[in-house]
Amino acid sequence: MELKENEKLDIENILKDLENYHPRRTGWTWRTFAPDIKMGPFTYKDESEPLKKSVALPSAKYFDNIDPQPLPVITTEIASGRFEDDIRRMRMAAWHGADHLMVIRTAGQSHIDGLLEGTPQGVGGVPITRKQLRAQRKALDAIEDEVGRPINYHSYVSGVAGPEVAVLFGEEGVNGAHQDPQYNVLYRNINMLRSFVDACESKKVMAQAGMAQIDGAHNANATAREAWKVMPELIVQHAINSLFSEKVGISPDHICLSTVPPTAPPAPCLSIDLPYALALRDLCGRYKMRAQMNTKYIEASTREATVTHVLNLLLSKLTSADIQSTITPDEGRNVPWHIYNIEAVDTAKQALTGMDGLMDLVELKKDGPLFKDAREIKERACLMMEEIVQVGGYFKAVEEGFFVDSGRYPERNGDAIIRKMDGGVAAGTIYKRDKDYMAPVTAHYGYNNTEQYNNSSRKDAKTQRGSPSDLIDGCTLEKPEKIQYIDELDDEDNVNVRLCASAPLRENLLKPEMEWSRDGTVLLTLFIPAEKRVAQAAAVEIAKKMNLENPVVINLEVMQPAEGCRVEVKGVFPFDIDTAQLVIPPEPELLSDTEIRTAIAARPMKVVCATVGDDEHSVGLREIIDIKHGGIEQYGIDVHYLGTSCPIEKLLDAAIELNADVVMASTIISHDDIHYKNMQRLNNLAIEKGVRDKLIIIAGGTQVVPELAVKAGMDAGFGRGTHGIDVATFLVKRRKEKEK
Ligand code: Z97
Repeated sequence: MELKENEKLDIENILKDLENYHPRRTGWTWRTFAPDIKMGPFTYKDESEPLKKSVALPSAKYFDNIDPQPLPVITTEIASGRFEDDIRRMRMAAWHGADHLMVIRTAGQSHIDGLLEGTPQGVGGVPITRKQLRAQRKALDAIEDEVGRPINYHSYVSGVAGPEVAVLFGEEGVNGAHQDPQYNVLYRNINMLRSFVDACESKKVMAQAGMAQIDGAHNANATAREAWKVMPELIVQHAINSLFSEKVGISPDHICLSTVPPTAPPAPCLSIDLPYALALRDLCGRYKMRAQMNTKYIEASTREATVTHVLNLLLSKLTSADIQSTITPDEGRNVPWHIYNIEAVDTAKQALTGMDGLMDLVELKKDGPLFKDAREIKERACLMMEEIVQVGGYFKAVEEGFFVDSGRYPERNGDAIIRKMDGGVAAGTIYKRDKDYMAPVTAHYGYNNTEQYNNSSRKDAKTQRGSPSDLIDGCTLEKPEKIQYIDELDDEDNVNVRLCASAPLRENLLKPEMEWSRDGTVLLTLFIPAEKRVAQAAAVEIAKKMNLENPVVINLEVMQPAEGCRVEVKGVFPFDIDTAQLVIPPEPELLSDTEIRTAIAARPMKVVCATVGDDEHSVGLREIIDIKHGGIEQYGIDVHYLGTSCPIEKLLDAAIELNADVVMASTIISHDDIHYKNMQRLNNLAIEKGVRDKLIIIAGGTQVVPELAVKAGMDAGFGRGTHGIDVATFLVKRRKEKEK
């Protein structure tokens, strides 16, 4: 399936023939380092190979639209609840530079003891099912071809069905997953023995599939009352899961610590977070770092969240994070919208690229608080680990309230999460394997009674053992055709029903969208000159009067308690826009700055200009000519400005005398059509004097309609919204035409 840049991704087409789709590759991929890569006028130190197709940062237009890609893998988390809409968001994110697409699971899937099938709608994420995974992985195959970079697809192997989910992920080409039994125990109250036994099996399968693993330590940071106090415990949690994973068989370069800067502004966050990050690097340095932004202290201001994110990114840069997460800056308002995923990816791309080469410029001070504080955190972490061993190990420590206590270890505040060894979901479900237990699968942890069948054809070089899966001619991880594909099970809650409902409308009738196809959601940004409560109520009323349905204030920031507030209101726009009825003016084809400069350098151009008649309004003309405001001077055009209220005769005589190429008349006053009358006179006089053919004569002003200016004899007219580049493009093109 090939995607075309100017065509929408066809979801119906992706869903076709899914029963026969199998992933074309498995395993995690890192970006390819491109040291000293030259892009446009710059050389970068720490970037990776660029994309084949992408959307560059807005200001890249001044630099031939280069789109440098930082070295860390960039994550975006997608959580709309409808997987089919998430697919389109994935494509947008990939075009902006995300190559780790994480689909959040619907609330509560951790507690489901088995796999789900079909494509029901989710809450706060999607139900992870085989069909959903297949459709998304299939779409990502096409998207990665389009952008020219492998994309890591990711979800969660936690919960009571962890091993089953791990196998499903292995079969369906998922490239990364969260797997941390501590998450089950602490946050989902799943029995601890079951969680650790299951984790062995899950990790083994993940290792076989080459998946990267992310742990769950960040949840302690998000849960503890004073997050920066749990730093020693965070290190302990990372250490437990990482070493455990390594012992089960995951290679260290696929073990990723989920690190979060523990605090955020207005705290002096760098001086707290940087020693922590250093301590973690030092103790767990052989693993990879997945840096996620602090969300514990996030509010609904996207501006504030973005600054938090950028400060976090500085930390990532200083400590060389391998994967950079970009939780959407709207986490605080719980609106999982397309634009915020993209915004966060761009924030990471921009900030990391802006900090390119930073470590060649600065050094972390060895003497001073940084290394001293880092050492103290490490000592506290080691002490905690020693105490865990002393009380009888991890399970005992959980029972005794060691974890997610908001005290700074060794202090304890008595608010830890406590679980019992015989408690929690699925307690009492661990059994010793029977002597004849036999599982004919490749990836399996622990005892497996397959010795008796050890005459297998595929012997492992090291162990001289055959693969148990030879007994059944390969398991599903090796023979995907053995996988049982189950399509929809629910007649009403499925993707076909959702797509059918919107199909006829999607063709020609447009609606704005934030989350789901045709959701109609819009966001209004208002400044309301009133105090908080009044502003809030007024904003809702304004939205209603604008015909928006269900208006809700999602963010309010006080500018000054009495003077007013910035208010953001979301609502639903209830109308359809018929695209067939739209009048779309042709797109002006502008030359690039470089093209204009080159043309003028090759052949200089002289412009004589003034505001004409009795017109004293010079501001518009100055905008067009002055270099300061992007006017035509910047391209090397030689501009002679004669001032305001210039008689037509004087303007033309000056043009003749200076041997100008262009006459430019500015005119704001439009009473009695005086602006068009002056244009007419300018044209007639130029004909009379025999110079009309030689000159390009143009006129502009806020009331000028381009077509009417041409009727009045001008080569072109320029109205409201004109910029220097519009005029310069026209002049260069017109001069070329005249030469023909
Ligand atoms: C992140 N922003 O990227 P369920 N396992 C672990 C987790 O941390 C999570 C789940 C499972 C976060 C992702 C929070 N983390 C969101 C270790 C969730 C989710 O919701 O229990 O079905 O699984 O790390």
